[in-house]
Amino acid sequence: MSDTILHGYWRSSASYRVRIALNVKQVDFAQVTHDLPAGDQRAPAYLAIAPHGLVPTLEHGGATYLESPAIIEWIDATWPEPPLLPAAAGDAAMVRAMAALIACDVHPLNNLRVLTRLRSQFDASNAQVKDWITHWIGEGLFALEQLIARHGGRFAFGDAITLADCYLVPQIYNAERYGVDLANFPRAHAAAEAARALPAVAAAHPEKQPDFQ
Ligand SMILES: N[C@@H](CCC(=O)N[C@@H](CS)C(=O)NCC(=O)O)C(=O)O
Repeated sequence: MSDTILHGYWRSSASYRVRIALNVKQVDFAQVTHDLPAGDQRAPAYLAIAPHGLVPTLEHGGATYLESPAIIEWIDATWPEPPLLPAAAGDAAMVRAMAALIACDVHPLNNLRVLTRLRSQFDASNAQVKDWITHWIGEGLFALEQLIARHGGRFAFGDAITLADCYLVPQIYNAERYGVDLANFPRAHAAAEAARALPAVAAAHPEKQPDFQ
């Protein structure tokens, strides 16, 4: 087995981010998959390496890395080419801001455990949960659209793929999954399409993963 092991799930957007980063860097990795709807992420064997009970986790050379933002920055530092952050500090801050807008302001609100809690504590219906999900995706994409208008090029930031695209592509996948009208976010959609056209990014697609059902 490869020295680099990604614990993930085909539909997990945080895992999808890491798969994109690994593929862009052409890192050979193996996958251990955990069925999230079945609750495998809370199995004692997995909690022993990932106490937060979430995917992704990356194992490499005897070390374990948690949290996709930390994992992706570690990947970028370990395999520098091609860089996922621009050289200028101000540009890198904007790329990180785009990523954080998705990772901190949208994704946690729509995570499986949050949606499960909406149903169990507040008796939310499927329609209400879908409304919740699409609301937060819409808020995030609205803000991102303005940032891409200012800083985007072929991709979310400029003309080279960056860390921002690692986050944008899975978020657009989720938007499509829940029927968000991407005509309202043409720049974000176009940037994601440009990234998805790259073979390395295409190979990270959920439906290309070994546990895709
Ligand atoms: N901040 C974490 C979030 C990880 C996360 O929320 N993972 C989701 C899948 S995308 C998960 O494992 N959900 C399982 C659950 O909610 O029980 C990261 O970026 O790695």
